[in-house]
Amino acid sequence: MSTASATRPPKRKQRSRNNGHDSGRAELAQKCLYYMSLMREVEDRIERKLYRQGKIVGGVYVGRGQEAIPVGTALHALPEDVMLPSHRDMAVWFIRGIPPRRIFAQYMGRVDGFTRGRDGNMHMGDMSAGIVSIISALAATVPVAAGAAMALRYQGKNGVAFNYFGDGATSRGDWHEGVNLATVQKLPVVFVCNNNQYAYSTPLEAQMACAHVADRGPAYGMPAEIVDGNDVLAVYEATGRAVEHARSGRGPYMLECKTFRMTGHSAHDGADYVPPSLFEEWAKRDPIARLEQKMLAEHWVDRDAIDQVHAAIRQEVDEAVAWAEKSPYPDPATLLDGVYENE
Ligand SMILES: Cc1ncc(C[n+]2csc(CCOP(=O)(O)OP(=O)(O)O)c2C)c(N)n1
Ligand SMILES: [Mg+2]
Repeated sequence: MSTASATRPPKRKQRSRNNGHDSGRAELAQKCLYYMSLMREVEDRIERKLYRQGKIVGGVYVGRGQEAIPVGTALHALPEDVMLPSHRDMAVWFIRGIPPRRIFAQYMGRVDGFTRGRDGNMHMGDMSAGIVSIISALAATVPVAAGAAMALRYQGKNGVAFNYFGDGATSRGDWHEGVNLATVQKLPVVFVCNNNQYAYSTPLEAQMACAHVADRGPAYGMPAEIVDGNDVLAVYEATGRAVEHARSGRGPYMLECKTFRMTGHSAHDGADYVPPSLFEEWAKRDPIARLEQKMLAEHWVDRDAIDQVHAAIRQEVDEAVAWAEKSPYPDPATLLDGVYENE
């Protein structure tokens, strides 16, 4: 099966009545709406349909409610940049041009997945798209991000490594070693913390004593900014500052994006340890609904245009699932392919 054809937001007519700057913002908002909504739809299919149908045997971890973070950050990435997404940053893949059908094939263990059917969840990477594979051990990507940034520098490229992790990961030893290396070497890394207030069932105050993850930045001589992680345009603006800093040779920069995990830790976790009032409170700050309200208030789009975006995404996802379901399981005879002795 062919795996070409990148995922791209559809072009829409601008309804802005304002100047060029505003039409630029309208266009950015439309891109953000597309990628955030695509991420939510793809993850909903995975978590609420395919997993429950028994078509996914691996673990399922989604970023519902956190979509503004991968979208607002990754839209700044250039082709030479290296991305190290966490398990809640699906939109990074789409922004790098990976079509949803390959993600579905991966989750369903088919040959067209990134691991060619060797794995049934998000342990995936694609170096042709500049995406380093997710490493299950928390914070293990942080020293890898420092290494990737060092490699970019040795190669004379002006690339930046975008390294994503959760709040819990920042209490692991690897995180501190990796950040220290990045700062002392002034490496071009943008560290993106998606602080969703929980690490599995552990609330933030039970896993670290400082008030903010950003408080950890100055201890390493690294600027760190707190961002409203449910406001995609705020994330985008802050990332602009972070990328400018890192790309201009001044070293790493951290964004602490405050958000909330609107699910259990994974599809098998009902999150009954999370007070229901927290879900209710954070539901009011849903990043997609918030962006839509902003777009309507600014007259960048009307409700009809928003409905069309969602309808087109549902169709795109229907087709992607159908494609992935037709992709075969790997031939058992290829079981040892990719094992060192074989290559
Ligand atoms: C070193 C290590 N310890 C424990 C785990 C099991 N584990 C996987 S995700 C997770 C919670 C992660 O919390 P956080 O870093 O806040 O990310 P989130 O899942 O909230 O996005 C845990 C404990 C692991 N993968 N690696
Ligand atoms: Mg967390």
